Amino acid sequence: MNNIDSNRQVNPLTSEEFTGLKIKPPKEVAAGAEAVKSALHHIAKESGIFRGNRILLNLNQKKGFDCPGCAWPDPKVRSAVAEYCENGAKAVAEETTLERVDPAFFKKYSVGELSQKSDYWLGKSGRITHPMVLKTNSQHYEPIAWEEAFAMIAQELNDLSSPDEAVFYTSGRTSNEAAFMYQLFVRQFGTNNLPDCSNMCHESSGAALSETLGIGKGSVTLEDFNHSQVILVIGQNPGTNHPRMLSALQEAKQKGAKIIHVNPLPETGLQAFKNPQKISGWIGKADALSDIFLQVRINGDMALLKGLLKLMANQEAVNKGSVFDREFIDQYTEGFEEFWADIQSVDLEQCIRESGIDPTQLEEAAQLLCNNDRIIVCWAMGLTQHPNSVAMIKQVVNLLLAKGSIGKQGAGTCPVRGHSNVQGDRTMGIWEKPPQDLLDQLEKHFGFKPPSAHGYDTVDAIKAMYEGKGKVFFAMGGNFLSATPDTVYTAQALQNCHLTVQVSTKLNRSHLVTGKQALILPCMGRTELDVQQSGKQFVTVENSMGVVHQSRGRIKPASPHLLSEPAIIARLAQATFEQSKVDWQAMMHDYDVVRDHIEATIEGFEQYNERVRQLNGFNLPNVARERKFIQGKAYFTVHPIPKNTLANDEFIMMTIRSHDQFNTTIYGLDDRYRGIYNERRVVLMNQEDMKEMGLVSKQQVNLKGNYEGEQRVAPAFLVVPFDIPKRCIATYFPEANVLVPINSVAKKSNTPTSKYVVVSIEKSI
Ligand SMILES: Nc1nc2c(c(=O)[nH]1)N[C@H]1C(S)=C(S)[C@@H](COP(=O)(O)OP(=O)(O)OC[C@H]3O[C@@H](n4cnc5c(=O)[nH]c(N)nc54)[C@H](O)[C@@H]3O)O[C@H]1N2
Ligand SMILES: Nc1nc2c(c(=O)[nH]1)N[C@H]1C(S)=C(S)[C@@H](COP(=O)(O)OP(=O)(O)OC[C@H]3O[C@@H](n4cnc5c(=O)[nH]c(N)nc54)[C@H](O)[C@@H]3O)O[C@H]1N2
Ligand code: SF4
Ligand SMILES: [Mo]
Repeated sequence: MNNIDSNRQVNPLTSEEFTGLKIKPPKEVAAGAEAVKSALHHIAKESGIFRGNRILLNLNQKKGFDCPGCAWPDPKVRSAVAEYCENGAKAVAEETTLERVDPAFFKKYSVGELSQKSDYWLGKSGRITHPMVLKTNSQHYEPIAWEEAFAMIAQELNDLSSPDEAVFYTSGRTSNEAAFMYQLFVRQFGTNNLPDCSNMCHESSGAALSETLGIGKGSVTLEDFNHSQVILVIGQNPGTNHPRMLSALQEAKQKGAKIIHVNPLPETGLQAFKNPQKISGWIGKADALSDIFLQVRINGDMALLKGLLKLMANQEAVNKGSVFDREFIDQYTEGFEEFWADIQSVDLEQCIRESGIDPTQLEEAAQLLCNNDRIIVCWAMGLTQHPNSVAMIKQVVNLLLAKGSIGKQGAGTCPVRGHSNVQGDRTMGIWEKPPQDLLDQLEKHFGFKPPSAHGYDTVDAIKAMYEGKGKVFFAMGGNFLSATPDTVYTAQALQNCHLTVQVSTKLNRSHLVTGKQALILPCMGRTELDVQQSGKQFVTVENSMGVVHQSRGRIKPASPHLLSEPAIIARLAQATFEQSKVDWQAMMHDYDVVRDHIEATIEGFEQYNERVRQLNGFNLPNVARERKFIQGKAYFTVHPIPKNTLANDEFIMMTIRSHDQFNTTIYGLDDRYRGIYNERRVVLMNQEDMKEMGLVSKQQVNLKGNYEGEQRVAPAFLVVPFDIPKRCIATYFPEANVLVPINSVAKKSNTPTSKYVVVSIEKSI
């Protein structure tokens, strides 16, 4: 089964060499002048001072390009000079770097040599300039003409015994236009094997929300923050990952909202904030953001939420309707009785024990929730990447339903999305489980029958390739090898393929750990001017709150040999299909044509071309926001508190992001807010745990996984004493992905449990 090219000797893991750890006290305040300094440093270093600053002037402006960073929405009123954050600037710097990875670079380094470098080094080497091929048994990539590359992929695809032997991955930076064309190509080819980064990200939110509220997206708008009374931020680190959310929280607070922060770590951004876009943020005092910080144990959220609900239900029982919104519950929901009975049976002592929360703090938070009914709950990966994530998010929905906090101004669900267009990609049909509606519309409009059998998601795709059932792997962006769990297993899966293809901007480890043959197809990024036969093009994206708007690249592409993502898909389709009912050429020449097809096949895009040309774009319909629940009802559900029992030497590990990375792209080696500098191979530990184990600060340890008797080891991590609950530890993603077992997934969403990995720690020297 394994046809690995044994002589390539590639290393699937990033370098284990230490880079020089320095530890300082964590920062007490996020952003402020220091964030501006850091942003300017990155842009000047990568993109040149003047060029870089000119580029930044277009970032998130109404006629500029959408930030390639996260999916946090833009406000309606934009700052004329700086409508972005430190990490947006870093993302732009990364894309607009002046460094280049050209054919001479690949001639100099074999893939084996490159794979010995760190992820940081690989990313910093620059933008890829030419399509490149790695031939069977070859050690070096070499240039290939675009036509030849497309012919090679087409041949491999057409030689498969079934279209289901091909896997088509998407990362969430892909525009609506490219995503729509991509899923159309894949379905015309005959499969629904469309795994995407969402499977590792907010899939649990999608599953929980669609089963309870009838829509897999959040219900709030940015405006709702200004009308909210209580905002819960659970399992999210916005100071690093959605920095402009801090401005929204600050404004909400100024208008009277209270903020409850639930996290195993006292994340700096949620403690205090200085808005760098305001003068007061440079010279004034910092605004404290959280009113209550609940330092929950990893995966203690179910116990915490049930404890809160129990305390609320106790008051409700004394005076019916004083805490819960009975009118809303009667009119719009089902399942309240079972929910009520379940909450009655909650053992408060157990909740306190399992969550690790102090009873007075629990009371205080419960009181806020009792007294207010305009409640927003925001969450991200701290809730979605656990074995019981779907249940956990449904419990969040229970809280909001009980309070009538859905479909009301200042209230609702706010799953904060990661990649800038991950939500749009799903709306466009990047989904291994396509809804029948979409398939019917595609059939009606394009005149071919799309496959209806569900395809592979990310985890199933890895297993299929490992078992030899997936033979061609095609990635529209991303870094599949390093982003997915169980790196050594996934490496084997990719190496089992006949052909792996990466459409990319920058070099990463997925270009080095490949199938027998591999292709790199270099594409333009968000910031770049895209000119096709009909003239200058723009693309569209959907942010975390369902607003669809334009993004217009402005700068000269990094190389004249780059193609846009839509052009790559159209030309691949032309090479693959001898005859096609779909006019691929017309879409490539003019993206308005793509948008017309989207309008014809996907709900909510009426007059797409016209409406998206309005300055602020438009909102997609949202049944939860409008209280137009499917069959008129939203659903309460019942969920147990998980049993998180650990053996004497075991810890629960969460794998998180540092302040200097965007997923697998490493911007730098610091995690400024947490006070960790110049090192990524660190493990954050409670000081009492360290003492019990006889460990000291900066001691070198190995981390060992023992999932269902399978051994996994991540060697060489340095201990950092940190304010984290006992028996909980944190490491960075992707260094620790090797420990995330392929079979450890969330029930229903099949999301790898990247925040819940049971490991033991052993001294290595
Ligand atoms: N600069 C930057 N921005 C990014 C990204 C990036 O890498 N860099 N990535 C983008 C993407 S794709 C995504 S999905 C988002 C991710 O955004 P986040 O979800 O904020 O990212 P993580 O670092 O994974 O952090 C998860 C947070 O959850 C907490 N947590 C972990 N386990 C638990 C738990 O059991 N309970 C609770 N309550 N909290 C827990 C962690 O301490 C941490 O604060 O950010 C997006 N934006
Ligand atoms: N252990 C652990 N694992 C995780 C997570 C975690 O918290 N812990 N988080 C998960 C999450 S939330 C996510 S979303 C995934 C992320 O998984 P991915 O989306 O697969 O990974 P990224 O690191 O975002 O991808 C970066 C690469 O995208 C390419 N790229 C950048 N811009 C463009 C572009 O405009 N077009 C194209 N075609 N390519 C581009 C570059 O080559 C770059 O190297 O990782 C998941 N993995
Ligand atoms: S908050 Fe997100 S989208 Fe906004 S500028 Fe920062 S990284 Fe970009
Ligand atoms: Mo994500």
